[in-house]
Amino acid sequence: SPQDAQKKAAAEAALDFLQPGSVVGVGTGSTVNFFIDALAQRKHQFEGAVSSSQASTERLQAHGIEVFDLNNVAELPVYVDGADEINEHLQMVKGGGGALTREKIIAAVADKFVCVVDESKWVGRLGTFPVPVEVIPMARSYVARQIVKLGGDPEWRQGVVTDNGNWILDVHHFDILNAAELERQLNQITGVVTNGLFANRNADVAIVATANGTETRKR
Ligand code: DER
Repeated sequence: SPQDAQKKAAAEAALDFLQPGSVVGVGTGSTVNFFIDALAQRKHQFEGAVSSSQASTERLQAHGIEVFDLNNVAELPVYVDGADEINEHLQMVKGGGGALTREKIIAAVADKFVCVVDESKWVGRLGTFPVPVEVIPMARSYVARQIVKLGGDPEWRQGVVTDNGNWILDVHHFDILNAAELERQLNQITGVVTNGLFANRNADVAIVATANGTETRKR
């Protein structure tokens, strides 16, 4: 599909950010899957990877790419990941694929976060896509009540257990005026593990695929 072609183009453009001899941080989702497949052809340009999900780990290993434990990686120059939404400040909503916690951890460690998206993800305002919130299972109802007080409409992503054994609430209809502030408020709710607002640590570069090719946008 045209969207897949855009995802593939954005993913392949991210190869330019690889640093020979370094470990590359790898996110999760269909756009990143194109990046993983492209990495397989450039094994000489990096040492190995750290991964944000079991799904990405398995795809990397299927290509014979070594996957390291993040605790054993001192330096992470680049992290490549997709997003569900990204704005002009390169703030994102992520977590559609359920991997938000490990994605956010690797993003925290990485020097440069390169976000690869098709143009449908580029938005003027965050929050049309429901904001995923990973919660400790026993706290689900309490967290949902607190989210309602913040103006959100939480929906339990039933049947989904994250790689960390937690549950996810997808929060609809947040009126996001200040994404960085709302991210901090969500983090304060006891029982919240991670929320899908990547606003305080945003991307450093966005590679946006359009019908006319890919654009590299910085904040
Ligand atoms: O779950 C995530 O954060 C993924 O990066 C997701 O937001 C992007 O998935 P896609 O590349 O399949 O659209």
